[in-house]
Parts: sequence; structure tokens; C-alpha cells
Amino acid sequence: MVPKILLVNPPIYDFAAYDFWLKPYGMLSVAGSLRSKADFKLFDYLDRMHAFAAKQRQLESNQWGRGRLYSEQVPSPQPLKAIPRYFQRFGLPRNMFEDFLIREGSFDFVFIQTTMTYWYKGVEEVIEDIRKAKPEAKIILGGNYITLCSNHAEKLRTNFLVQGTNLKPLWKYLRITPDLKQPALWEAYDKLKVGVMRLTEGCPFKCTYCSVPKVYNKFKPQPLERSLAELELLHRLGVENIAFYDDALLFDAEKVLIPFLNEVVKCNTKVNFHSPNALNARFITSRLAELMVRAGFKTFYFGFESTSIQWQKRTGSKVFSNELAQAVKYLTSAGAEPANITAYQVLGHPHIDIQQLEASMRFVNSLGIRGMLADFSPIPGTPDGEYCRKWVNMDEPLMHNKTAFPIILLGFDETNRLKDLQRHLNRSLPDIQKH
Ligand code: B12
Ligand code: SF4
Repeated sequence: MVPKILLVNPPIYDFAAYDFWLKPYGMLSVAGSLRSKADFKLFDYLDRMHAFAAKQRQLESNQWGRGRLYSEQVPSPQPLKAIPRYFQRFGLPRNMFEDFLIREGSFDFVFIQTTMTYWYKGVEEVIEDIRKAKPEAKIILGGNYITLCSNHAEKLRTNFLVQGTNLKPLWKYLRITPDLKQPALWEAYDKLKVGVMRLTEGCPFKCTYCSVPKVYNKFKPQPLERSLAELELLHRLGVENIAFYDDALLFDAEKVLIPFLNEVVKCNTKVNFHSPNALNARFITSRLAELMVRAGFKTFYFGFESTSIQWQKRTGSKVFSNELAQAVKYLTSAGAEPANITAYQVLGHPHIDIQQLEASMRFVNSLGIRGMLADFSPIPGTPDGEYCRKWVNMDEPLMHNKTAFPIILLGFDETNRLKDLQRHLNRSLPDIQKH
């Protein structure tokens, strides 16, 4: 008899959340390695294809498969009481999970996905419900919150924590030999329109605000066959939009992205690709831009952050202004729509004094593309996150909240002023008015 494993993607407790191609990819990848060696059930609180969400018009997907999540207002937790924004619980109602647990038989193991460190309240809720309904089940957590806040997570009532990316202790605990060539367990969804892929792991840069350099040993591509098998599976299941979760999708493109996209073109696979997790403009060449557009890339998100050379040098020299301008030129010449190109800029970074944020916003606007302010989340264990202990208690993960930190650093009025300016700049773009 194979073990029964329940997979849960928890609800989100936050001031804001939006289904920006959100999928529990870490957990689905682990489950994929156990395909046919365990009997799986999935409960994804954020699944907008679920019958409850699918019948609500305000939760409908836009043309690229993104959309609003069902939400209910809840009281702000004590540490965030001073933030003048409504706190909410995003995801399917709690009683639906309770009913699901009553309907289902027993489970040997429950896997719970953790994502942002400041989303742990949703994880606590799921643990509480499982402990009540299925006391026999062994609860296993993995993902970003467990990895970055292991001391905090150890206080939860779990049986096993998977910290970082070494899964050997997990296989030993489960007593199952995995098949690491398998793609993620996408068939666990009854209906699927959006999928996620990752062609690489890690990043060669060392930005001072980012946890990736510490968590992943080094940049490592996935085998091409595994990526193609995952694409084939997603396509077969009816997926129309695929978001890449890579941290450095364009790095070593000759060996990774280009061979993958050449196969996509050769097989004439029709899906829309998206890059919400920020591309590095430095690596876009005219040939790569042309191939990306031809293979089906529709939206392009660049991690830009600042025009200030001083700020860029101090935080890791990931990309400079001329490189962004060049990338935009290559992409638009290849046929990408300027309205679908966005540059992220971090808002509320502790070195904002040298960031020249307004000038950076205007520079992005001058390129004819959208700007998006990415609220800064201080991450424990990173140089910039540790520096933020000056302002917040970093041992309380709720204080890593991205809506909260810029307000704490800059004040409510200044944060709103910069956000209004960004909206105003975006509205001034001719192409964007049409969309
Ligand atoms: C994809 C991604 C996003 C996606 C959404 C992801 C999602 N589902 O919610 C998008 C682009 C929307 C996004 C947005 C943001 N993100 Co982000 N994102 C990521 C990224 C690249 C991957 C996260 C992920 O899905 N990991 C799961 C898989 C893909 O990782 P993995 O290594 O293969 O996982 C292995 C193990 O960890 C383990 N595992 C993982 N999960 C599980 C689960 C179980 C049960 C088990 C057993 C094992 C296991 O097994 C896996 C296989 O080896 C991470 C960086 C990273 N590389 O992890 C940042 C990261 C999580 N994001 C981060 C940040 C800062 C943000 C933003 C705040 C940026 C901004 N200012 O706008 C926003 C916040 C959005 C919000 N609403 O609050 C930070 C974390 C911040 C924090 N305090 O927690 C990270 C760590 C990057 C960084 N800068 O350091 N993000
Ligand atoms: S380039 Fe991106 S993923 Fe890499 S270290 Fe910098 S912020 Fe992190």
C-alpha cells in the first residue's frame, strides 16, 4: 500500500494579495518526485479554478490568467496594528477545508507549502485544522518561510521541517526513493489554466537585499528533458499561461533558455510565457529577444530598482540604466508590446537616500514602458534585512511585510505620494491607455 499524502497551499493573511500566477511550485515539485509512489490529494486555497471561486465574476481571470483572490476582512495582528490599511484573509473560506477533511479518509502525511515569511498566519490556520480533524497525520512543511525563519517555524506543531533545498532527509523520513526526473504534480488539479516552470536554480549575483545567494549553493540549470516533459504535461492539461519562477532565467541563455525555446518553436507549442520574477536586462540580446517573442513570451518584468549607479554598486551591481534601455529596444524591435514590459523598482529600501527613486521612475517612463513599485520586504539573514533591525523586530516575521515596511520607513503620506506618482506616470503612456 502506498502512503496517502495531502498537499495544502494555505490561505494568505496580508494587506493585499493578487493571483499573480501564484502556484505552490516547491510542494508540487516534491510531490512530482513521488509520482506513483504515493496517493495524493490537493487542497489549494488560492485556486481560482475551484468551483467556489470560478462562479464569482469579480474573481475572473484577465487575458493572461491572473486575477483577484476571494477575500474577507480580518483584524490586523497585534504587531501590524499601527499600519493604516485593512488586513485580509485571502483564499477559499475556512469551512470548505474543514468539510474537505471530514469527507476524506485518513492521511499518512500532510505537506504544507510556505511562501512569504510574513504569511505564516495562514500556515498556522491549516495546522490547527489538520491537528483537530486528522491527529494521526504527520505534518511536513517546506519552502521559503521554513528556510528563512527556521527558529520561528520550529514553534509550530509540525512533525518535520524541510529547510533549504536538501531533500535527502525528507526522502529518508518518508521512506520513499524519489524519481527526480519527474515534473511537478500538475495533474493534482481538477482544472488548470495557469502553470509554473523553472529551468534553473539559484543566481550568480549577490544582491544585498536578496536571500537567494544564501539559500542556493550556486546557479544550476535543470536538465532540458525534465523541462520539456513539464511543458508537455502542462500543455496536455490545457494550460494557456506559464510563468517562470527562475531567479536568473536569462543567465547562461545559450545553454539553458535558448535550447528550451528552440524546442518550443520546433514543436509549435502554443502557450503564453511570463516572467513575473524579474528578468535581468543585461542578458537580453537582439537574437534572444526575437526568440522569446517568437516562442510565446507575452509579458516581461525586469528587476531594475534604481538609476543610481551608487545604489546599484552598493547593492550588487545587478543591472544599469543603459542595459534596461537596450533590452527594451531589442524587445520592442522584436515585436513585444511596450505596454507588456514592466520595470520593478524597490520602494522603501533602507538606502533610499541614494536611490534617486523619483528620477528612476521617470527614467523608466521615458523608455515608454510601465513602472511598478515593488514594496521592500526586509529578509532576515541578508545584509539589508539585518540592517533593518534599526526599524523593526526582524524576529517577528510579520514585520517583513512588504506593505508595512515602506510605511514604517517613509511614512504613510510619502509612500502614497510615490505610489500616486507611479500611477500617474503609467497613465501618461499612450500604449497603456489603450489596454
Ligand atoms: C516565484 C516567486 C515569487 C512569485 C510568487 C510566488 C508565490 N507562489 O507566491 C511573485 C513573482 C509573485 C513574487 C512576489 C514577491 N516576492 Co517572491 N519569490 C519567488 C521565488 C523566486 C520562488 C518562490 C517559490 O515558489 N519557491 C518554491 C520553489 C520554486 O523553490 P525551490 O527552491 O525549488 O524549493 C525547494 C525547497 O525549498 C523545497 N520546498 C519548497 N516548498 C516546499 C514545500 C514542501 C511541503 C516541501 C516538503 C518542500 C518544499 O523543495 C523544493 C525543491 O528542491 C523566491 C526566491 C526563491 N528562489 O525561492 C522569491 C521570494 C520568495 N520572494 C520574495 C519577495 C521579496 C517577493 C516580493 C515581496 C517582491 C516585491 N517587493 O514585490 C513579492 C511579494 C508578493 C506578495 N504578494 O507579498 C523573497 C521573500 C520575501 C519574504 N519576506 O519572504 C524571496 C525569497 C526572494 C528574495 N528576494 O529573497 N515572488
Ligand atoms: S539578481 Fe535577483 S535573484 Fe539574483 S541575487 Fe540579485 S535580486 Fe536575488
